[in-house]
Amino acid sequence: MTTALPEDRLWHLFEMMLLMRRFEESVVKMNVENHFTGHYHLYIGQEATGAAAIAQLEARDTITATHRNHGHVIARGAEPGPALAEIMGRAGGLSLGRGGTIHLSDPALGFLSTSGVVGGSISLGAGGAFARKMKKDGSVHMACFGDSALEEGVAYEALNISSLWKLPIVLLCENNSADAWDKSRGGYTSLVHAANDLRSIPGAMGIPSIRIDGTEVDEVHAAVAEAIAHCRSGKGPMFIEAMTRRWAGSAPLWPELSTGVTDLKMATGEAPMSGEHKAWYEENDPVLKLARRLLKTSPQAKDRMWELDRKAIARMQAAEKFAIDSPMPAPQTALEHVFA
Ligand SMILES: Cc1ncc(C[n+]2csc(CCOP(=O)(O)OP(=O)(O)O)c2C)c(N)n1
Ligand SMILES: [Mg+2]
Repeated sequence: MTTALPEDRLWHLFEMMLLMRRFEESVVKMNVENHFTGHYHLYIGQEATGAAAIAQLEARDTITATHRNHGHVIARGAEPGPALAEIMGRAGGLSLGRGGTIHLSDPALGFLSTSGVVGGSISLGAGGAFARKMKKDGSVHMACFGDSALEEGVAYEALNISSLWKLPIVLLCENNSADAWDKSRGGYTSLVHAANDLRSIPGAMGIPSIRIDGTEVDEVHAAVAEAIAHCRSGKGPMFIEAMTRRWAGSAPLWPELSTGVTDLKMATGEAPMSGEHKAWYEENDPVLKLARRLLKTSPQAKDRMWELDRKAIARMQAAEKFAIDSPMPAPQTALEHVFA
């Protein structure tokens, strides 16, 4: 049985999860309003994992992520304006508009890179963890990746070397394949693997692992705290499999805000949880789940929650304005910042 986190910690995580959610609602809005085109991936439904995991990293630690990276970058503390501008390909973006959604990162915050190549976060992460080990300061690297990363050959090499060299790497596998099989509604599973338990893969290489409910902040917090302590003490990698259900909006190949703009009144009971996504609102939306829990803590909780939401929405309004006002990179700068 996992110990419940203290209330102030829960509020802190809730504030971050809400910002992550409002951020992605803005991404969809910017896309629908044609401020940018192209494909992108939403982290909606997985916020509890990213928020509770990344909150435990220190400034000296580093992180890599995947194509589904918006939540991680925000959780690490990136400014929403430049992050949104980057997704929109604008010059004011974190990477001056050169990376876009797939390569969203913030190296100044130790967010080394994100890889659009499935499995890339594990191999880049092994490199990041090797650098941490060379520093000899107890710092760690966290590699966030999806379940299907374990189909990729590079994952096996990176897990092997991480184990052999006892690299301080927290391997955070976000398994969102549950409920992803409903092909009649355009769904698809991201994982096709001969192993019926993903934990057996790191297990075969001597890497300890734990499976948790990725929508429960206490479980994520406890597992990540254990993994970070394991890494900092020089014992090598640890693997966490955080289970979430695939959010309906990510089932079609092109993301849709199918569950609507998040209405916190669904947590207070002032708005009904009904329709096609009733079960998701009730059981799988980590933001509503934590909101319901916090509302029970005191009579003042509702006011506090609404204040946090106003703050998150205002921050995103400013971020939208920043991104829209930011120009596209000038064509004559195309060859600047080019490595080779
Ligand atoms: C090496 C490689 N093969 C295929 C793809 C195409 N692709 C993009 S996302 C994706 C599925 C990723 O699933 P998972 O890693 O579980 O992440 P999720 O999208 O489910 O969060 C695939 C196959 C790719 N980007 N890279
Ligand atoms: Mg997946």
